[in-house]
Amino acid sequence: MPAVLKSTAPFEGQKPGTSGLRKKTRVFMQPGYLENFVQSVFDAIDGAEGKRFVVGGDGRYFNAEAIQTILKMAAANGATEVIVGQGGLLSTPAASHLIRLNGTDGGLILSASHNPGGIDEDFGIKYNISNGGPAPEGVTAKILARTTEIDSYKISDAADMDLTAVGTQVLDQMQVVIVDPVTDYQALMETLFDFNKIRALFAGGFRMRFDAMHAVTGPYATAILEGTLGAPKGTVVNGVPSVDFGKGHPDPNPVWAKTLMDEMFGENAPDFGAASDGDGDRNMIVGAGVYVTPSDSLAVLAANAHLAPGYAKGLAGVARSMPTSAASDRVAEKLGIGSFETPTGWKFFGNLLDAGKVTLCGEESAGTGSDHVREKDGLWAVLLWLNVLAERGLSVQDIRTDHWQTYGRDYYSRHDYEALPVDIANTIMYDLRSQLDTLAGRSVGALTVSGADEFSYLDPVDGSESHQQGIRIFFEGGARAVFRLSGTGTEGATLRVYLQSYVDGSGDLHVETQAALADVIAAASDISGLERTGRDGPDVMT
Ligand code: G16
Repeated sequence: MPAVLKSTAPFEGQKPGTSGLRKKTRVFMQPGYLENFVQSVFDAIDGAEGKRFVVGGDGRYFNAEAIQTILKMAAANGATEVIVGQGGLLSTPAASHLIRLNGTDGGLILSASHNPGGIDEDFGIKYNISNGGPAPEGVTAKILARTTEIDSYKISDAADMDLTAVGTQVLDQMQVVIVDPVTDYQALMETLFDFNKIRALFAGGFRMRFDAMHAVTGPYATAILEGTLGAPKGTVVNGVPSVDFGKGHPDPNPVWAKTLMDEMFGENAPDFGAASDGDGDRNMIVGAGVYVTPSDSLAVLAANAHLAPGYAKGLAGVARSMPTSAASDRVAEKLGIGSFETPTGWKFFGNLLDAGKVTLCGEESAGTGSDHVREKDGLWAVLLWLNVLAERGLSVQDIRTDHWQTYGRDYYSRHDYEALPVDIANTIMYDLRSQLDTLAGRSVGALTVSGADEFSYLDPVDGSESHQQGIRIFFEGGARAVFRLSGTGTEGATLRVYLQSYVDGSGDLHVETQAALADVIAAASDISGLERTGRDGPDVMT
């Protein structure tokens, strides 16, 4: 079939955010919209001619159609091979692994991550580079520039492909290799974790609930936890991916994974609970009666990772995003390894991982991962927790308490003000920015500001700089408030306020989180004038 050149209009510079381009599904369904972005990606990487890619998505509404379009465009742009998940499904970490395993030039992943799916919900696409990680800012800037000037795209007029069976097919001159989404990912997990030990844990009556939230990790979790590790049937719930995630919000936090939380805090709770998001890169960890914050989870995993075979040699270093709590820094200090503070966005970990400076990374937004792929990895975090639980023979609660007694506790919460009018959110940030030099020494309620700045990052590997990555206000005694606008929302602006305070191991470790943070919450609200949101309080607290 001949490739055809279709004319198009520039699409107004749709800036890829922290994790690719996310918009309402109907926006993506407009004629030429997805095509413009995909052609801009190919153009930004000096063409697709002779290249190989991985393509897959989280199965949300429009996933199947988008994959057909991408395959036809890859063929028309001269790609030689595309590896695609059977049925169009690939979790983000599994796609990252396939890129690395097969040495492809990159990959296109279709997902709006933890955002809801459906014709009236969200869709997204991101480009990952040959190391398997999200495109760094240099590449996304080129994509953005191209979107503003693009005037045509190439697409084959071949028929749609049938992606239901594993095997190799041909689209024009291009090979389309359809792979089982789980097989290679599971093989990687088996090299990292002691599956026999975890199998023995389940055989001994250990009970777990994994909520796949009707999203892409269902098949992965079912195959690995129930199929291979012997967890009883029913351990995985909501395990069949659906185009609208069962009309849910596939974001693994106490608000959106409430059913799991209720079970874990109810009578006869299982020993361990976990959930993952739309595309399988985020995770939530819960024990019977305990919720482990993502910041604490990263710190606990850093302190215990050596118990899993894949990390037995110890860690090179640990990285966290700036708004993540300092809990993992304390572990790194004790272990005598490097610790790094990066801007929000997994792409900032890529260089550190590639350079061998860090082994584990994590973010407060429920992302944890390691150098095994170049994305955060929800199921990986769950398996590492299982390996640690199997080795230590303690409950989640006991492991967390022991951790706090050793390192102290970083009380932590994030308050989100969602879908704000953009001008109000921008004004709040602008006003904060203009006060930065005058805040030090100011008393706000019970606290005194010790300093304030706007976070900038100098990448220690390639020297690139990133500015305006969040406003930080530090208080005497170690508390901190951070303000940042989300890069992943699709409606209005979302203001995130990250709140943190610290007590050492001999302090009061078991205060209710919001109560422990009351002074810093009040100070943050006062300094930023949060009443201008017009809300009584945050829409979501994690
Ligand atoms: C994406 C990035 C994460 C980042 C998050 C921030 O997550 O991959 O590294 O922490 O965005 O989101 P926001 O800008 O809304 O705070 P995901 O899971 O949505 O791909």
